[in-house]
Amino acid sequence: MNMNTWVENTKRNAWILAVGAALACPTLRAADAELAPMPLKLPIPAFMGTPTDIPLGDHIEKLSDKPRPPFMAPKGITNLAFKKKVSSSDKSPITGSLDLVTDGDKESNDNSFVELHRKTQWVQIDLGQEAKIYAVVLWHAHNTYQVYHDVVVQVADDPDFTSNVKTVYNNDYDNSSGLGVGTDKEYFETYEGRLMDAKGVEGRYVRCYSKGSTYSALNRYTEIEVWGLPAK
Ligand SMILES: [Ca+2]
Ligand SMILES: [Ca+2]
Repeated sequence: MNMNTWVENTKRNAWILAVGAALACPTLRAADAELAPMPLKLPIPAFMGTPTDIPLGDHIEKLSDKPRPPFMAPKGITNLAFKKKVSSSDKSPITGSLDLVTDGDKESNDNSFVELHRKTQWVQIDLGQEAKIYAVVLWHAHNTYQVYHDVVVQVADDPDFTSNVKTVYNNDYDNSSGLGVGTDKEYFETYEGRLMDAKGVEGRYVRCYSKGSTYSALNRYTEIEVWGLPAK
């Protein structure tokens, strides 16, 4: 092959690659187009500003002064947890009832949360079907500045969490709840709730653990949303 032929071949190969890339591109764009901002509705903020009396340790994420960016997720996903059955490690909550966790009210009112006893407690939602889960949004209580401890969110196929258990979030950095050391950050409760990227994990049951907060040893749950699609 002389030099000119080699140059021609190289040019032709480059052209073939360019055409190939152009043909592949619409496929990529189609995949992107199926994503849309998740239509999350936020409650009214109970307070604004920066807390002064909670020391920021290495484990606590700094409170952002900007709104959370929209979460991009597959078009058509819904809150599968809405009005679904809730169970708990605490059989007799101090105030409120477990149905408050999925009733759609996420305001910061005193009658909007269920309050569970001290130590590690959990609430669990039965989605009623296997689902592909893209986000869990969790509001403990956002009426005052506080950071909840040992926030662990798991998904499983069975209500006893023995089958196909997957951890979506774990900020129990010192393993004080015994579910394993978590590497996620502790965070301030706000009206935005905590949005956890579940990355399309599949399961029917969602369990959220906590072990009190910087404000109280008790465990409050205002609302949990589980955004996804039926798995089948
Ligand atoms: Ca609620
Ligand atoms: Ca801990």
